Amino acid sequence: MGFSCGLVGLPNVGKSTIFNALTAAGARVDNYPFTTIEPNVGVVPVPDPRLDELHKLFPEKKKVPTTLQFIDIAGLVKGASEGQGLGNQFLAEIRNVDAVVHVVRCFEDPDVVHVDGTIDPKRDIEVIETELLLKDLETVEKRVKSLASRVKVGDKAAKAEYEFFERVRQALAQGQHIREITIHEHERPFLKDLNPLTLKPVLFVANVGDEGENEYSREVQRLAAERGTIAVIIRGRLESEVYEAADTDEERRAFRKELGIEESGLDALVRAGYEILHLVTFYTIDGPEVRAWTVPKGTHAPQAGAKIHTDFAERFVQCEVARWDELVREKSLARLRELGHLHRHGEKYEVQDGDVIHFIVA
Ligand SMILES: Nc1nc2c(ncn2[C@@H]2O[C@H](COP(=O)(O)OP(=O)(O)O)[C@@H](O)[C@H]2O)c(=O)[nH]1
Ligand SMILES: [Mg+2]
Repeated sequence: MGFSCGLVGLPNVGKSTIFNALTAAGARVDNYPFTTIEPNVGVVPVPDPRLDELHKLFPEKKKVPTTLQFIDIAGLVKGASEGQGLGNQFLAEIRNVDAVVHVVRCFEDPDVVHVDGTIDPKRDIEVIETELLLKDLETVEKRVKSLASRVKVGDKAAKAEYEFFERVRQALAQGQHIREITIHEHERPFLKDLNPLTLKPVLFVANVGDEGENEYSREVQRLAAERGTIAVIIRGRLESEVYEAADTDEERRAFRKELGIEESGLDALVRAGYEILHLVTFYTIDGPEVRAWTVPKGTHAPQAGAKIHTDFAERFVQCEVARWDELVREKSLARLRELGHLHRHGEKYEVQDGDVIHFIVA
């Protein structure tokens, strides 16, 4: 499994439209808030030219791309953290995703109701951020309370955790997101089971009308930059129409070219996602498949192997690594071995983007 992205935003900003464009999975699109009662989940293959090149060397094998999971989470509204508009249910869904894709309405259309009447990216973004923050504050306050009573009865083990969460509580109360707080290595485990919403990496999507980029989308880009992240501009409705009007990727590409869309929304989002989430792709060519895998940067070889088989981590002995572009150039592992370009590494090896890895297990 690749990583999962939850689409969040106010009602009627175009989340389901974008979900459609991304997954062509046929989520219901309607001019009606709360159409998306059940979360829609779509798994999409990650477009990857490097995998295509590698596959050309082994045409008899099956090409298996890595995947991205999108979850179309229904509209959050003001007061969601207090249960408004099915709020709690949606906030719980956000807890389970790896990253938040915050969709912002950047198109004018009098026929599509905006919950607050006007188009205003800054206000809209702040409404959503406030709800996520208030939910975290509530969760953290509960934790502080229970830790405080443990400290009171002399539980020494609880003290460091109490101090940490009290610091987090104060920061949240001042409007700071957890991802902006300095967290020391020994404090990381405290957050593990809490899974706070404002710790998750965020990417913005400016959903623009058929004409493309506009003053609103530029504002979203500015606001994203202020937050240390990026905004991807997607013509959601137009792109979902492209999906419906064409049957093959070939046709879609031609169609997009005609419309002047240089990069599909999915390609743009995947690129941004990998960057913001610090993800890397490695490849395996063993057995009947040429396959791409996604892991966070800094993952050690045994843990990368565990993606393939859960017991690879324990059985790991060594791995043999080639670079994808060298393999494409020299055409075989045997040739790379002759050249001395096939490297053996142990369990401390950090997987690099573009590695072709053969795992040697006991
Ligand atoms: N005019 C216009 N309408 C759009 C655009 N994107 C989405 N819509 C419409 O906005 C309405 C709400 O979209 P939807 O994707 O259901 O929003 P959600 O509530 O955020 O999931 C639908 O009627 C869409 O067709 C756009 O770029 N331009
Ligand atoms: Mg929807």
